[in-house]
Amino acid sequence: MAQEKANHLLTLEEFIIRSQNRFDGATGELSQLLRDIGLAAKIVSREVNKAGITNLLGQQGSRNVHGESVKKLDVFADEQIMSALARSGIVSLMISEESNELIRLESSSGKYIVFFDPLDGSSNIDVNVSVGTIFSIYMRKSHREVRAEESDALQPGDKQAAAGYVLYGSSTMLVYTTGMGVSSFTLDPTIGEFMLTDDDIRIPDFHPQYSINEGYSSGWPEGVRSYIEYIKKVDPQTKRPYSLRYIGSMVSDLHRTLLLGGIFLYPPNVSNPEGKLRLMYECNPMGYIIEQAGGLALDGRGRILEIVPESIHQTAPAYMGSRKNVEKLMEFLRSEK
Ligand code: AHM
Ligand code: MG
Repeated sequence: MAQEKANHLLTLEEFIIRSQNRFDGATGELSQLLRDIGLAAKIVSREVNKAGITNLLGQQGSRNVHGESVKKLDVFADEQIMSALARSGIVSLMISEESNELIRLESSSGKYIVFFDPLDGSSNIDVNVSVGTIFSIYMRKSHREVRAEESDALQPGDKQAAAGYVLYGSSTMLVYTTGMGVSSFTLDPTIGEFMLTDDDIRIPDFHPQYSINEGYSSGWPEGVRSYIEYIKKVDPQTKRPYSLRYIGSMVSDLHRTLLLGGIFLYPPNVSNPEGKLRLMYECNPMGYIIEQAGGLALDGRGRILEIVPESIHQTAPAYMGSRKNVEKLMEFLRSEK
């Protein structure tokens, strides 16, 4: 679909249908699922945008002036995504950051399993900073006639059928991949449609920018510490020092990294010896997108997408971004004593 954006406007729905039509034998189920997630994203976007007003109208747990009970936005987003997935009728298991246990749907014969973080970075909401929704879709391993189990869900990221995120920023964007490049859409609030913005995002090979929570440096692995020291030293030939950008909202930090290049790091630290970010609904989907755009997504040992998961909420260290930036980091990690 070469440079559709140059010629005419395409909605998310049209784009998904066109992409599906390129495959003989496609059943349309994955397309339907992506469209259902897109619809839930629009509803969450509407609520995120009026978060300040909602606060004026009542506190969490209370009733607002309309007599409606006021919910925390992450609970609201969780409910919206869950009902979109349940409505689709093709999902057997859902795993949300908000629930300890996996959630089995009535359509337990559905062929898809979906992991999601309904509102990542939600502590940023109160200060009007961008947050996001992340999703990761797998085809179940077992036959559709048997009950889907946790073992169906525990697949390495390489097996994702699709993954994406929605960024609720100065505009709302939906970015996704089904393994054939990365496409992005911007919500036009006047018509309520996600419009195609880019049908083949490529991450630059290098950019002198990094993104990490420096406050935790005392607990970092030695290799990370010496890499960060290196990128701060002045050397115009290698574009050092790099500039630092850290929002503290993974979707925003990685969206910027995807478009401009650079490196995003969430290493192990004293309080999180295996990193803080969740493998199944933060690292894998974001890593899949970064790789599909031509970048690297590593955990310090190898590709994040090759990690064989042991539990649905496990964490992993994350080093993602432009190929040359991440390769440079790896030189430091390999020489770590
Ligand atoms: P959350 O799922 O509880 O919102 O936590 C995940 C968020 C990411 O969006 C972000 O990259 C990270 O936590 C920031 O963590 P920290 O405050 O430790 O830098
Ligand atoms: Mg999260």
